[in-house]
Amino acid sequence: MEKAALKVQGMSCEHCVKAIEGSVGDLAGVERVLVDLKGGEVAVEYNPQSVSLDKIKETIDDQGYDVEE
Ligand SMILES: [Cu+2]
Repeated sequence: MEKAALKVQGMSCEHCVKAIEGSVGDLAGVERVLVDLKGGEVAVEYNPQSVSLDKIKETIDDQGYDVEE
């Protein structure tokens, strides 16, 4: 299991939290996803054999948020 903390811009309310936790949480291989609204961070635990970090970033991006590199 891998862990990563992504800096994400544009998250402002509970709707954003649900959108990200819902969409990323639905990805096969993602074990946990936790949004820190104040810190502007998304913490993920995932199985790199099932899902890539790029795929997770892309999913957040698809929801309309910017992931910083
Ligand atoms: Cu929002």
